[in-house]
Amino acid sequence: MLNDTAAPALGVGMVGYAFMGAAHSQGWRTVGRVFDLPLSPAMRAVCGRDPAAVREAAVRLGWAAAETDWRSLLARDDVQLVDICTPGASHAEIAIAALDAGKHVLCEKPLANSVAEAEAMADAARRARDRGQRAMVGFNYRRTPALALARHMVREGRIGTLRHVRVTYLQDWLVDPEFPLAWRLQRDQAGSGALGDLGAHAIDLAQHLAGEALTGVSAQTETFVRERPLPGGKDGTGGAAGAAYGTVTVDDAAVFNGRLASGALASFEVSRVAAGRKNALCVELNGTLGSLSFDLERLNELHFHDQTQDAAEAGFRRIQVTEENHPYLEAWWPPGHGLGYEHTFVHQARDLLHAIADDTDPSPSFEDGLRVQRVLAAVEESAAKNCVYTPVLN
Ligand code: SOE
Repeated sequence: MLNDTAAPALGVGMVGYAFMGAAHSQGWRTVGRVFDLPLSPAMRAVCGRDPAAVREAAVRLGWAAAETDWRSLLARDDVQLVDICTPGASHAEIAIAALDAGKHVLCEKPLANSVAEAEAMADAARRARDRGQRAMVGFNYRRTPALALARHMVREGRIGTLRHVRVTYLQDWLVDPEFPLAWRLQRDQAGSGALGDLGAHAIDLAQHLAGEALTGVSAQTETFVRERPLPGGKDGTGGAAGAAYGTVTVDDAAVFNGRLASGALASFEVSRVAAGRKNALCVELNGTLGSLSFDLERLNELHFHDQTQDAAEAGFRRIQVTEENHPYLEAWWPPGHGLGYEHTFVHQARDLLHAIADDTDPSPSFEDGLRVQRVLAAVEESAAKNCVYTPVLN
């Protein structure tokens, strides 16, 4: 029901309001105005520790109220869904408390900072499911229409038996050695570096698109800049570089290979020091009948090579993923009028609302988040042993 007063309301409360909070807010603000929904999200309150900053964020991002303690947010009767956009260190505590308080939960990726935390979260989600609550992890790139189409084509058998999955995810915001020691560079806050931040997306996409799990990995990681200025900015992401330096406790980059359950080979490279690469997520799948290739910097396109065609005419062709029968696009613009990064968060909100209304498990579930966490742990273990093949413990 496009008129958002027609569908029953579902109160949403969000914890955290930095980059991911702003992206999720955009999703909640927009979803009911674009998609026909069974539930209408009502943006009840946003929560953060700094009273003035959280009040400003509430106004700017469209939340009706501001809270300064996440426990007060959980205690609100008008909040039925808690959206967690904080650093990984607080995911487990907030998510488990929210599920125990009877709320549905959306939690940003990576699900947690350790396998033990992710297991506890998946357990809490399992218990809550029996009470009709839903828990989803925010691997938003699954909701890029071209990648949703790629998954559909893999499932339809269009590339045959999978032989390779190749994912690279490269950024360059840490090339500058004077970039401050923000929370994303601190193990106790973020769990790991480029690995958890970008590798989590890469692993989730590989497993999601292939439809199967990684069984083991061989990995190397590196921290190229080991000391950085302590942050000056309030949110720890910037501000004037201070005189004092601190130790970087996470990786800048990771490279790893793995094997999927079917025997297909997977390779990954993730970095936050790849000069010139801003948010370059590339995925390629090669099968016995063809290949699919995607580049987030051209996110309205999917390239498909059909190996069954006459070799004289075969080759990668560009599918412009803007037709109304492409995933999610029935609700957007006429063909050729493409979407962007923020739309993935609108689609994420849409799919979670449908899962709640239909009483089905959302995808990706906390179980999926746990599966990714186990691969992250295996990567770190393998890297610590200088690339020794390490099974993913499932
Ligand atoms: C930062 O590197 C970051 O914001 C990630 O945390 C997001 O998940 C990714 O979508 C963009 O880059």
